Amino acid sequence: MTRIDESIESIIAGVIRRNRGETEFHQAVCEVAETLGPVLQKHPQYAEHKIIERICEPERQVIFRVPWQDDRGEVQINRGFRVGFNSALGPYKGGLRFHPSVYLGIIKFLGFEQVFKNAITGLPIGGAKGGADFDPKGKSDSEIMRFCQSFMTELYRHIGEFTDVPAGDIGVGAREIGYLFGQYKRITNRYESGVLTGKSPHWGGALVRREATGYGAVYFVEEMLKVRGQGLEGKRCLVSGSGNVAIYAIEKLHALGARVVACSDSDNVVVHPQGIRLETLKRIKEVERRRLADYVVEHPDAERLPAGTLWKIPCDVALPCATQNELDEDSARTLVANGCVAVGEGANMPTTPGGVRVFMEAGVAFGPGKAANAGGVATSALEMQQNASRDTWSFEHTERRLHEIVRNIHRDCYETAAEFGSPGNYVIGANISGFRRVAEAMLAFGVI
Ligand code: NDP
Ligand code: 2IT
Repeated sequence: MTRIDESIESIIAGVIRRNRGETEFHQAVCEVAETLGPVLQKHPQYAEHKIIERICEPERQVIFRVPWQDDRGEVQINRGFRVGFNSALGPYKGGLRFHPSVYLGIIKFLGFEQVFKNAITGLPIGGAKGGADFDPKGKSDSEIMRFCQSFMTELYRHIGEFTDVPAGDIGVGAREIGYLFGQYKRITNRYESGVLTGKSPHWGGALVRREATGYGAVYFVEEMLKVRGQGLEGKRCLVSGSGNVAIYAIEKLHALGARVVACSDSDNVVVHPQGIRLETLKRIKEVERRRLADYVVEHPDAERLPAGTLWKIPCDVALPCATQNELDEDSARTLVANGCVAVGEGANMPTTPGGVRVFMEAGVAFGPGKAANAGGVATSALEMQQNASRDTWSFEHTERRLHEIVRNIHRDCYETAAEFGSPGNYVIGANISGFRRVAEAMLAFGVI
């Protein structure tokens, strides 16, 4: 073990000690820190100024009570979070997640990932994440509204167009952003469009933001395949999840001539060998807010399988677009054995470290979330740009910008991996490229 390896090991041990029980955060830090040896070797000033240690400590963490009343008048209490992780490159930026599994460790892992992801977009945004342990499932529209209003009644004092700009994530889409924005506007007496992104295009939201994460993940996979002289035409694909990211990944895959044969939610897998019907999926999930199981009622030629079976279905390309650690080592082995050639992470950290190892060893083109799903936050930054200039761009123009940004991210990760002796390794490319950009800004600012 070299002296640099030892010092990275000791940084990781320190993070584990200082953040007890936050296993997802430990995992995210290990995954990045373990790839930074070569960059410390090349730039000893980063170690001298303790850049990694500083990056691993969030700049600020807010935890707050979110009291609200359900439709029966009963008082409910949830816990709200906002972690401003790093603002070296711009205002804090990152989504809000409403899911019962949310606790500080999840928000910190997501905020940490966001720092590097946002850096590699090349746009001026720092990293953050927030959310609540609130379960939107089965809640009425008025309950969602009251929850969002209560959540914003505390959050408003911590955010702002130049401070911290939240957006959506699991359980938070345009409806929730609407309620959150309405309450922010009311409390602050300001029409501050740029304080939230993912807004409806009717009142300041960017066209393409809804589609951007899924489209971007597919563009990233397309770039990885191009390097190998292949394309998406005719490829059989699996997409996990059936939410915002999954739906628009499926839409773009179909537009590029691939066929998505299965998708999922936390209860079921739906297999449709002719290809998932997007009109049905969108209506069930986006309009009627029903469960995926209802899809097979409308398409008797589709089959419903139990949760956890998705990655056993043979495919050429896999896009995990649901949640963290949903694709483990065994699933990765099965995918490889079935001939899968490319994996693009639409979700954040969906592949376990063992799963990533299997893909790397098998030579699968593997696009880590930081790079592959960065199209979403990049388009949020384009929304901020439009808000700041009080302008609106067309769908075509915005999508062209998104496509160009994703191509640049791919090239940057590819070239950085090669520069550091690991050609084709997008994990190393994304981590080092994101880290270097943040590190340079932090060095310039002194010890802050
Ligand atoms: P949505 O809430 O729209 O959809 C989430 C989907 O994932 C649902 O199908 C949901 O199923 C499934 N899912 C969520 N949690 C679990 C779980 N614990 N086990 C199994 N399935 C689960 O969220 P998004 O599509 O916005 O987000 C999906 C992923 O993409 C997340 O990892 C998010 O962090 C990441 N991401 C999102 C971006 C965005 O712009 N929205 C940008 C970049 C990354 P069910 O309904 O049964 O819970
Ligand atoms: O994980 C992510 O990048 C997001 N949920 C989107 C963040 C954003 O600010 O658009």
